[in-house]
Amino acid sequence: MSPATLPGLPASVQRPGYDRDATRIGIVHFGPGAFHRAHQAVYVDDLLAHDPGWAVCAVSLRSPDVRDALQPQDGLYTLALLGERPSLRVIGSIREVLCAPQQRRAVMSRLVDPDVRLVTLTITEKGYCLSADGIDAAHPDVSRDLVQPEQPITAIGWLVAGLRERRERGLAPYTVLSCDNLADNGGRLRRAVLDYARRVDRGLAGWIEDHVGFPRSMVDSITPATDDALRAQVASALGVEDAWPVQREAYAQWVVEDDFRAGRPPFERVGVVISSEVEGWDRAKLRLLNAPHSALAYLGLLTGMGTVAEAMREPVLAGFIERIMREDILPTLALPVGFDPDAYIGAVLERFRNPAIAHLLSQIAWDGSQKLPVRVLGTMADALAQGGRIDRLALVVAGWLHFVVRQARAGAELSDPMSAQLLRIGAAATGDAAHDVAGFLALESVFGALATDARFVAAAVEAYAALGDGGPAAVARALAAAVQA
Ligand code: CS2
Repeated sequence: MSPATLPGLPASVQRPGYDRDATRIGIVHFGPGAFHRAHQAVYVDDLLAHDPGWAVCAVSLRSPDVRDALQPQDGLYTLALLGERPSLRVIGSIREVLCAPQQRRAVMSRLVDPDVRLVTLTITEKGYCLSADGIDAAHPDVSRDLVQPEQPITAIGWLVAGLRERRERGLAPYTVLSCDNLADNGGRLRRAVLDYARRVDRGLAGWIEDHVGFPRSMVDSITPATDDALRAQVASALGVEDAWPVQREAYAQWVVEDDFRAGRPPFERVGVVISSEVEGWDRAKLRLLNAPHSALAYLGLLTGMGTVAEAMREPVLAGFIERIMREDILPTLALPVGFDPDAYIGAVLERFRNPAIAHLLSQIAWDGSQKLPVRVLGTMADALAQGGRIDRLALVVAGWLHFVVRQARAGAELSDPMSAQLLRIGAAATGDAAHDVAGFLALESVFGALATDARFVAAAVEAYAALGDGGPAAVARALAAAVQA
């Protein structure tokens, strides 16, 4: 894949519909993983046909892999849209790819480039190093950045270093847009940036507070990780090798709050919804899509399923998630205007059933310690406050705990920033529900105040016991009972 091979691609393959050489970099993006390349970069690819000033400089914070794959292709890569009629499209919006630890100066030059007016992030929940209401200053990477703020390694360290340099040079700041699955992503990032900046330079923190916009956003598109099957399919369809194609479902949604003080790309022209109710959208999506996704992941893996579509073919799993969506989660939500809950839930179930997508449950199971609080535990806290039921949601939490215990017993890996602690607690499990659950509830950053709520503790212990030994038969039995209850 390269600019030179573009003209020879089959006619059915969509290509950049603008002159790439006439584009200018206007966005720096941290975290160019598959999600960014399948979602935001695609919207920007559409945008460049309207305004050439918003091409992307993609920056990896750790690994050089994306740069090494895409740089020889001049940033071009293939997006496979999976659906009834699958299609391929070459995306051209990424004009530069950098690896921050190896190219510090180049990253900083972009951050202070006056043409760059927007910095976006998809660094996953754990990349923010958040505490309950600011930054986790005890995180080893953050404490390192606080000692050497001009040589940052964290995303927040880079954001603040760039803003500091802009302020010193008398330049206007950039807008900072989080595109991760966090409740109130813009608000949380803003608090974390201010918290960090205050520790570095109080004057700078005040300047950020007064001048920098941190719009909230809700991002949505199911994006299974790239696998060899995709690489082979793309190579045979295009007749050229692509070092790193990405894939996603045809559906995508992006809702963004209008807080772009440095100028907003004309996003509304390419299907991005500009809304003052992002928090409502965001919460609805995290709770009605991501929570059932995590439920399928843990309970599905325990019952021997491999992919989301496979799990959805099990009536007990599909019935369980529909039940929790309609009866346990929906009542906790303040829905944004125009949000039709029936249509939304129906569409999510349909998307999960999509047979064209092999979305591995093991991929969704990653980072449970970061995902469960935003996806499930907040709903449970709200349900408790409203006097609602939490017994079925407790099965999702218990599913995660059994999954961790299973990995620990098998000596298997756990992809989670808290894996060492989790596996230690999992290995100490005895099978006694009260004992095992108590071990996990001691994880303050995950369970917070819920750990001391007697109703939550009782529901978690009961659910953990209901899942028995965590084996397929016991889990299926517990789910069947929950669907009937
Ligand atoms: C998934 C999400 O991996 C996961 O945890 O729940 O990546 C999900 O596919 C996206 O948020 C959908 O927009």
